[in-house]
Amino acid sequence: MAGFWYTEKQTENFGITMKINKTLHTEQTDFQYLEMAETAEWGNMLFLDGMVMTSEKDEFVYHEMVAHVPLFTHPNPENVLVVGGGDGGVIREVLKHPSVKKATLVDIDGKVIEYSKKFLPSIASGLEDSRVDVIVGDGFMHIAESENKYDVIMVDSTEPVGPAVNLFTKGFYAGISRALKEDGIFVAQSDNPWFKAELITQVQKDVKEIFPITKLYLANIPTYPSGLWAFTIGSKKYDPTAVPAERFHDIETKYYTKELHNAAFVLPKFVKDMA
Ligand code: AG3
Repeated sequence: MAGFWYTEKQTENFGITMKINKTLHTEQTDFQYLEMAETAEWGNMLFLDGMVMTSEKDEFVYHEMVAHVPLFTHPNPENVLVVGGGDGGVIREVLKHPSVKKATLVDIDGKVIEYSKKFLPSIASGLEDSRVDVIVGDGFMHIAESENKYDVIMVDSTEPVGPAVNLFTKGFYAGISRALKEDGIFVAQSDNPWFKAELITQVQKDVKEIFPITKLYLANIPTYPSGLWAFTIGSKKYDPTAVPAERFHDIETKYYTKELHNAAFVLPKFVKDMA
């Protein structure tokens, strides 16, 4: 039979359904159930534990918004860490910043890296760059062992189930603060305000207790639950909502612009109430 419909159940009562042309790979890794599929609407897509992680067609929104918001907020980001993000999309965007001398990626699951290189080559392209150090390991431990080291840390995790539960704890944010330099900044994907209001509220509260500047911003990601995605920034010094105009420089993007950077922090009232 050619093609079938697949549903990610985003809540107990709601899901997103898409046509799969063909399954490219499935595997239970040491950490999660990995599926790679060719979809009819979104190009090749990566699923982990039945949840959409990224698609060739809309990945640019998430990856640009994770990378460029903190990188343009920091005046001179040189040493960058990505926790998770084994598909390489965030790294590809990080490398567009000429100030970046070194980017380290720590993903717990080497299989995500391997199969992203194979089936999502346009996303994984940056992983071979000479400025990039790819480590297959535990991001929580890597953070715990790093001190005063990074200018920017980006947490590109899965949802807070399975291997990523530790990455949504206050202890992790405290570790991030220690791993950052004295003017460092971090961003973490924070799920969606429609179905995960409590999570967003909790993360905001925890990060606020550790970072003097804590902000929430949004982007439109059609293949993720509710299509409205939230990101949390914790910053020691630089305010992402007050970036001097001259700090922005031209890079090639499809979603991010300097106007969008500022607009992303303007929140609908029900989301503002979570921050
Ligand atoms: N990481 C966050 C994806 C969360 C999507 N959740 C879901 N489908 N229920 C994406 C990794 C991209 N580099």
